[in-house]
Amino acid sequence: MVADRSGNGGADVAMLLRDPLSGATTVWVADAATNTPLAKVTGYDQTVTPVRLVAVADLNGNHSEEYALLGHNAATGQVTAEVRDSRSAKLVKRVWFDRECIPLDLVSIADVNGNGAEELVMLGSCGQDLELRALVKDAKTGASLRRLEF
Ligand SMILES: [Ca+2]
Ligand SMILES: [Ca+2]
Repeated sequence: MVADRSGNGGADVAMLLRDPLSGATTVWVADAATNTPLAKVTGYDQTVTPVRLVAVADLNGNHSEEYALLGHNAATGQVTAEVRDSRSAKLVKRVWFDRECIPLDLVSIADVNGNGAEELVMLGSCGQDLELRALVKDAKTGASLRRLEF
């Protein structure tokens, strides 16, 4: 569920689609009540397998929320959250997480470090022991804020 773009008071729905041939990932946004397509956001890194999409409160000041896509490149081990503006599709921030993790989930949480930007929490299965790890990073700066091991 993402912010109400159509302004009819109901939440809108964002769907993640990946073209198996090109690897291109597209986020489609539709009105949850009427199923009307509202927008699509493209441009996400085609070399990663998309794992999860989360909405993040506006970071670049255009009053439209951002969509953070958790992606994994199994060949290089690269784990990223690619944050794009839901209106312009412009890249707002790319946040890098530990390469030794297999990403499982991504959520956004309220601002922890007081810079007004929400944080991203990546849950991964990490290291040789595949221990569960939660990594908290600022969605705007990418700064590491917390690291929890389970
Ligand atoms: Ca924005
Ligand atoms: Ca923050």
